[in-house]
Amino acid sequence: MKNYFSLFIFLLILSGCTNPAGRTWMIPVTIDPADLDYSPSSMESFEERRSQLIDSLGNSFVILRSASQCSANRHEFRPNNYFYYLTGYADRGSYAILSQDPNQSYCLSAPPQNMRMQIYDGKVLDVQEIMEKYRPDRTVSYREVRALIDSIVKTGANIYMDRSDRTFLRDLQEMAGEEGSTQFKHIGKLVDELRVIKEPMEVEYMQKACNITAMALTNVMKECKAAMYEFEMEAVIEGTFLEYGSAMPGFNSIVGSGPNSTTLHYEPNKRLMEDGDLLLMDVGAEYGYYTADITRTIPVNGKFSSEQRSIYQLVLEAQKAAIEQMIPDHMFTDANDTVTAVINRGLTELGLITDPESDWQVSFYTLHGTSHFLGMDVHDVGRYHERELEPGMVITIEPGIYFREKALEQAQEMFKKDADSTEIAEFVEQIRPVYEQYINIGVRIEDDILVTTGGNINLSRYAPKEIEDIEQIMR
Ligand SMILES: [Mn+2]
Repeated sequence: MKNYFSLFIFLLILSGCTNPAGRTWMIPVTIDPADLDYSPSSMESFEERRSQLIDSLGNSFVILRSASQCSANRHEFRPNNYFYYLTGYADRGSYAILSQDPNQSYCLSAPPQNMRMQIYDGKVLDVQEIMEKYRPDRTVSYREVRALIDSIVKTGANIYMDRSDRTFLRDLQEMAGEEGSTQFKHIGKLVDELRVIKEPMEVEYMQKACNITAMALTNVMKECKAAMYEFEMEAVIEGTFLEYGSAMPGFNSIVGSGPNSTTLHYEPNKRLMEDGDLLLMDVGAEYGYYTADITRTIPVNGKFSSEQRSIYQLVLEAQKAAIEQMIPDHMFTDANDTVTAVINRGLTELGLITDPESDWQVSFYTLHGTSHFLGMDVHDVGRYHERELEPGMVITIEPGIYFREKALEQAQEMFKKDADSTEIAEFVEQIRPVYEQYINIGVRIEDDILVTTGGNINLSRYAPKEIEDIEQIMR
């Protein structure tokens, strides 16, 4: 009996999920306590990554530290991505050393055990606990690890480390001394290509990050109205993140209304929203150190104007066409080409492009590329260009069209390399009367796409993006 009941609930959830055009917006955002803390079952993945890395090491060493910057009370601690990717361990003040030395191919250091720190900051794992939980070949104390690193650096062997951690790099260079022959290479050379292809565990975290973000955006659709501030919407978004176990956003939330919707990386989020504005939100919850990156654009008063609607439909059409291209053997750049073609055609029909053959006229409106890898970093590591898509890649598709107030007067300066001044002047004069109807409309729609063997899965599918759905939720 109980089984049938859970099947019934499951089907109920499924129907809510697969038919988002219906009344219910059921977004699966349950908290799994195992995600929020150490889980022994995930240790195998980290072990597998280390063994792949160690195979390619030769005589070199890898030295990483868990903290990449001193946050001075301004932010919560978050481990260095390379350190975490290879260890699964997230305490402040720890070091990992990897090598082909059979006796200590994986050495982890315990964080400082000083009593005052433990009283202030809480207990950290000791050497014994680290051995049991994270299974290194050897664990050394914080005191010992400096001497160990020093001795490795002094051997003159090549060291792979995170070169973006400038403080640590300087530190190691000092240990090596002026005469030292040690080369400090970037760990990304060995690890980035592993990070590009996501394992099931990583996809699971990214799916949850996307679901939490979809919930946050849906909550804004319910709360948003004129005469509220952008930061109130930001509070709804980040409050929802926290509510579902996302400790922090994966990047600064962009919440821009009216003219701010046309500023790509607008972050102050402090304008009073007006009736008739669009609100563009480019946000992402981080979950298990993986981030979502979703953009939705909504009308502040709950109803798209006809100008807003025509631009929105065009961006949506371009976005859907690009997502269809995100399948194995297609090129990474196919998304951008598709978006450009669709937007070019649409804007020409609206009288906003005078020469469909010109490349610069489309970029006058689109301003940025369509895609990047997504993962532990919002602009995740990996090579993009001349690259075929493979199962396990997660890629954002984020076309946009922006009508900036100053764009017409800036056109000459912006495109002087692409066209001569008469051509630009003619374009500006011809489109001006139409352009003026669209000023302060900025629309971007962004989803996170997992490439699979048979095609792709839209990880951010629960965030509403059809006009009817958005208007219905905002009613
Ligand atoms: Mn993005």
